Amino acid sequence: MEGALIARDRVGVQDFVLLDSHTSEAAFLNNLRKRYQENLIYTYIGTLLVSVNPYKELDIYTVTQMQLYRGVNFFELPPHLYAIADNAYRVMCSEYNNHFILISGESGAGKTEASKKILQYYAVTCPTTEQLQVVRDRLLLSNPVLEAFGNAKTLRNDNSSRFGKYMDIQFDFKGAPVGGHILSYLIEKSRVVHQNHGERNFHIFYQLLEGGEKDLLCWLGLERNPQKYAYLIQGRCAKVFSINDKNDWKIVRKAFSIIDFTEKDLEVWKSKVHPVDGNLLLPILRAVFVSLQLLGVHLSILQEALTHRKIEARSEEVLSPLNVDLAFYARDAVAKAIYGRTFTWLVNKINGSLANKDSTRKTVIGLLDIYGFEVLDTNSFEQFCINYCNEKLQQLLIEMTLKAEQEEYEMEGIEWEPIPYFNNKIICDLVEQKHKGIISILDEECLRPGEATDLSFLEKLEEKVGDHAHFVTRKLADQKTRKSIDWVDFRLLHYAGEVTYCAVGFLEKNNDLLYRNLKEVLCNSKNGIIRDCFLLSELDSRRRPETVATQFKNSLMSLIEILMSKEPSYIRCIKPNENKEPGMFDDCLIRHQVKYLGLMEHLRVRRAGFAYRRKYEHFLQRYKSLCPATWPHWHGPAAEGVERLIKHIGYKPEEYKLGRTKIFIRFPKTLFATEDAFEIRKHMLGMVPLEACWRGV
Ligand code: AOV
Ligand code: MG
Repeated sequence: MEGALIARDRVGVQDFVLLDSHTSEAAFLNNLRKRYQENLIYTYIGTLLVSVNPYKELDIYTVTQMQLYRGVNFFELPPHLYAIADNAYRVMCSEYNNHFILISGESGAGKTEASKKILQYYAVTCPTTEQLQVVRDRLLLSNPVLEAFGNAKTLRNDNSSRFGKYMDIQFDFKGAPVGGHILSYLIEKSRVVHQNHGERNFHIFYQLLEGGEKDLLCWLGLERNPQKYAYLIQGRCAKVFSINDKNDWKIVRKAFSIIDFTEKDLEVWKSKVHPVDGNLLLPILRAVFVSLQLLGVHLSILQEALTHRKIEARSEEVLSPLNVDLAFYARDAVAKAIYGRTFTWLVNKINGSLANKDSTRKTVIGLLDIYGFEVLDTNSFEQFCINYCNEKLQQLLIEMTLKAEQEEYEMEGIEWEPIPYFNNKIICDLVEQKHKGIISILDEECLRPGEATDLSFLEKLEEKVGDHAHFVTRKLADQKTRKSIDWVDFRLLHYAGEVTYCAVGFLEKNNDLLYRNLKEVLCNSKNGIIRDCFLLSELDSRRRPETVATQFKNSLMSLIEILMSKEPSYIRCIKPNENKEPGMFDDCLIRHQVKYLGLMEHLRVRRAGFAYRRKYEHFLQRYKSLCPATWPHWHGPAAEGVERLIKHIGYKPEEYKLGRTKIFIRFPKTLFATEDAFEIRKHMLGMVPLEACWRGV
């Protein structure tokens, strides 16, 4: 017994609801730190998993570990991603319903790693047939492909997801993975033409240059040295210590063949890299030639499109020459458009290869891995969208956890005391409300071409949302906050902290327009993929396309709907330090995340009234040896057995409540006492040596 207590002290408790004394932030952090120092990166709050990025390889993701968690009750083993994955899977199989696992946390906290490990878990532990091996491989290999094209080195994370990803894994009635579907969200295509200092373009470019076969590079007219390409070296870090581009290229190539890509499809590389020496205003330079071949368009047409703009004046089309800046703008716009659309094409292609054509009913487990909350030195439209997305997910989590808790008490007939918490709906509304929200205001400004500017957008914001508690601009800064704020900036007080956005470029990025004559060129390309991406029908359409922010808002709304219809599981990832360093537990940084992730509230809600609850059957199964009436067998209803059991061990009426299907235990100490008694009893019975699997190690 002593051993168990000492172990508990050294490694903390594996479920925060079992923290002895009180639910203070200090106790919470203390427990997290203790465990982190012992390489125990996972801790539960009830059924929610908190994960702290170890920044080093741990020996906890082996096949043996996977097998250990397979089919085992949630709380019987130390906390792990696999327990979350297995629980969702088992419930799906037994109740035949759909699930999702939401993985959230800021940039670099470990979301993508978690989602990959869960996918691997299913790939290894689910039943499969030889026929289904292909599906399994495709599911797994979709990751390196999408990461190559959609991830990049940022200051926060060497492998930062620059797009949002929701992946459904489909299972048949036997629980075998039989297909999948991926939804992607807003890829950060501005990165194609611009990278901040210390950041890179998307991985694929460096992989291609470093690992690409000689013939392929020759065919593409590329040189191996990234320094030759302005688009690749703005961040001045083409080579990254933690990344092996050459090796990653090999993986991507292999993945391509398994995901059903043909050599013809590999034309996807074409046309993406713009060489430095290509001065677009001078014709017949190598760069233009190469682009021409790859894009499959005629020289004079492309040249004209990149240097002129077609303007319609009195039913006549007039060509007006572009100045240097505008020509560069046009070039960048083409590069971004091609990248953004080929990325979507790529996702569709992968979906084609993951599609299960059989029409029998399937259940799904959805994995959501989206870009995390981001605060940079300069935050632009992209950060605005990313952080808005994180607000939405936080909102979903708040609604679903509190709702679920309330429903559980209600269903079990237990009285419920609401707990105060910060509801970030107010910030979601500030961003997305029809007519009144920031996106609507931005869209309105985008409808006034020639008149509206980023500054007029700022003024409109001041006028319409200036008095909102979560909004600040320079004009309002003195009243609301002392921190200085630049005249082109506005600041939002997000659930995760303050972020100052620079309004410059908001209108242009939201409009995301491609000059019509450039679009014409692409729609008429001889390259099949480019043609697939730029449909001719687009040219005829007079309808104004939806703005980027509105499209994003709508896609998030439908994502939330998809998620709301499924059973949730949550993993909240925490970033332990800003230096990507193993073993370093930065108290201040972690306290901030614990706060904004709402973990304390979650814990309080979980403990409000009852720290612990368990199905009668499970409770009885574990502790039946403590009561002569239930040991070794109890043949009556489980609820009755539990009643006999707790009477025998002396639970006081205020310590517990009996619900319809579960026992609810109010204080952790009651449970500890029961657990300790169980340890002694086990020892006496010579069942197994003392072990602390249930709450320690
Ligand atoms: P993110 O997905 O949350 O950030 P990642 O999952 O890419 O973060 O994790 C960042 C880095 O942390 C990884 O590249 C690994 O080096 C390390 N890491 C994370 N989890 C683990 C783990 N369980 N074990 C070992 N190392 C780990 V972003 O995509 O930037 O929001 O947009
Ligand atoms: Mg990620």
